[in-house]
Amino acid sequence: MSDPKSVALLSRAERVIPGGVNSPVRAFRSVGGKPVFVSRAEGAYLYGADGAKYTDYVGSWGPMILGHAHPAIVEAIVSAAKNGTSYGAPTEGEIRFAEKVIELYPSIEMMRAVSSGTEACMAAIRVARGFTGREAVVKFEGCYHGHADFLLVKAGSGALTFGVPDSAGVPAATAKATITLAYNDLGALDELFAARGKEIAAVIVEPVVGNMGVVPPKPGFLEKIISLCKEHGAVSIFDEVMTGCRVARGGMQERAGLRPDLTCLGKIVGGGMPLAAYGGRREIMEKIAPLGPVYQAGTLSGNPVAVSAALAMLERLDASVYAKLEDLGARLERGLASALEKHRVEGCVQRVGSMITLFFTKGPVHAFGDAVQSDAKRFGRWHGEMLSRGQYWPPSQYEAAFIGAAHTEADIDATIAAADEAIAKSA
Ligand code: KE4
Repeated sequence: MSDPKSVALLSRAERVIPGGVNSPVRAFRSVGGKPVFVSRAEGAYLYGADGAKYTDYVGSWGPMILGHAHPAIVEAIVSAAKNGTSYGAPTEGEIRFAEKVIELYPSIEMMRAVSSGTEACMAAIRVARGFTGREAVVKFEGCYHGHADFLLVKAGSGALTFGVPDSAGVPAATAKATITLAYNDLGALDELFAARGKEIAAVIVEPVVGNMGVVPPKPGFLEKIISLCKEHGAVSIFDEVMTGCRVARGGMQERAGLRPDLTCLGKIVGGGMPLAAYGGRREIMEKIAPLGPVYQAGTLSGNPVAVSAALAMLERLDASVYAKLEDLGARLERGLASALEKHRVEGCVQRVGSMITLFFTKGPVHAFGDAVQSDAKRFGRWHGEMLSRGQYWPPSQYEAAFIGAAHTEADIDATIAAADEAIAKSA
């Protein structure tokens, strides 16, 4: 239950902003609660409107891998802002940002900065369509790639043929060009490419899913996407907006030793500011205006203040950060799993590095069909019990929680103790 001040702020917000929030998941509706309005954040902690302290496992949905208000990042923002906040003209900082991204992601030979993950995914698909001259795009159920029309699509009746809108306002004609398959279904990929390989412009995938809860790829799944795309002249796109610099400095493609044709980045790569990017093979990226016929633009793309934050972030993501995140992640995973076992509650914990989900279903969760077996109402009660114990967990069963380098073992142990009580109380 959130505090009285937040409740009052919510009713004021609801008069002027849809649902009182600027992004739906923040409204806490899928956990049946009311959101905490945050007044400030520092390190691993958020502070509510009433001053209450929470250990934060949302981390702004991923970006805060070094913790909130990191002094070096704040300093980079302040000093950059003193030189002006936006020029709409090229800067040396944008070159340094691009060079750094290319250093971390060998599959990226050329990249373009944009302002959100949605823009990165939208543009990557547009350039894949422009490069191949084809229209059909393949995505996977339970994966989220931002809110571009052609990505808010679910499998139609003829799953291997046409998609249908997954949101009001998306034209049926737009949805038809998107094919949605089940995640980790290697057979369905083979079948689709055998039937329609020459029509497919791109396959876009979360290389570790965060948007149905954490779901890792099965062995061979990512490799199959890349090889089928190569065989049929389609473009493989890793949407690493969440996994990029999260599961490794070079994202899931570093962990898996893979090279997709295009990569979308956001969240951490932008230092927690409105900065994202897409990039990949030079011959594809040279199709982008002003070089080529694929148009993409943005007033604040490569913004100098955001770029300064990003560079301050990226230069601090060294091996010791990922070693610490792996240790804390494993500790939390063990603690949550043993709490489920102790209370004999049907659930499973799935984790890759420092992104983790506690599912209230037996599991394992390999695809959306498994994820939706979860007891989301139980998760909602558990979430409320956690919140009342000062634990700020993502307000949806179908999201990833994030650990940052500012979390301590003591934070993790307190979270485990709270989770244990919350499991018992949420029966
Ligand atoms: P943005 O447009 O929200 O910056 O990025 C879209 C996006 C693209 N790809 C992946 C894999 C993503 O996870 C996201 C955005 N993630 C959600 C959380 N699941 C952002 C939180 C929100 O929508 O408020």
